[in-house]
Amino acid sequence: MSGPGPLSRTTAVRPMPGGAVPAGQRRFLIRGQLRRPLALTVAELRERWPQRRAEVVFDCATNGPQHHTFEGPLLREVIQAAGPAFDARRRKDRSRYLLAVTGGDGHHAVLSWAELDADFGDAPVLLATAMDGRALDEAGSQLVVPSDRCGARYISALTGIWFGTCVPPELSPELSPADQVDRY
Ligand SMILES: Nc1nc2c(c(=O)[nH]1)N[C@H]1C(S)=C(S)[C@@H](COP(=O)(O)O)O[C@H]1N2
Ligand SMILES: [Mo]
Repeated sequence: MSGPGPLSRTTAVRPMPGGAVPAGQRRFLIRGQLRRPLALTVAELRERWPQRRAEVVFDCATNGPQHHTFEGPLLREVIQAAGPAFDARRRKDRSRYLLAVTGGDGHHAVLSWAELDADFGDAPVLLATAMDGRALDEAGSQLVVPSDRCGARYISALTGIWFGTCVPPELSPELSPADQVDRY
């Protein structure tokens, strides 16, 4: 491949002495089947999209119920800005897409686009820029899934979101169903 890739359009990151990027300037990537992949700081999430607020309670299997107030843009508006590869006029096409969301410690979980899409689940999932009144510029953005009863998808210190389809492998017409249950 020649020429600059889509991510090179974003502002250059100023390196710290020693090479580390200051926490507030760290970018997380929104990549995959998108026409305009994004590399965003928390400050850009705050400046480029309208901020919503969500007061949530979620249950943690180890720590019990957690109460938090989050602010940030709707995840679906950020993904829409990145130019999803689907045909926006066709609900069946939109319903095939997934988002795999990853945190700095490697914790990751999937959402379906249909959970977020106003014609399907219409869930007001946020990419938080603040938690309990404190800016998340240094800690990193956090996924907020108000419709979840459990906290596992409230992924913190986000490093990336992959967006795309995942097509199940074709079954082979020559084999019986019993012979292909293990195929993946
Ligand atoms: N990056 C990352 N985010 C994470 C987790 C994790 O292990 N790594 N655990 C999740 C789980 S299981 C819960 S219950 C909540 C905990 O939120 P709290 O820190 O407010 O209690 O964070 C979620 N987000
Ligand atoms: Mo948890």
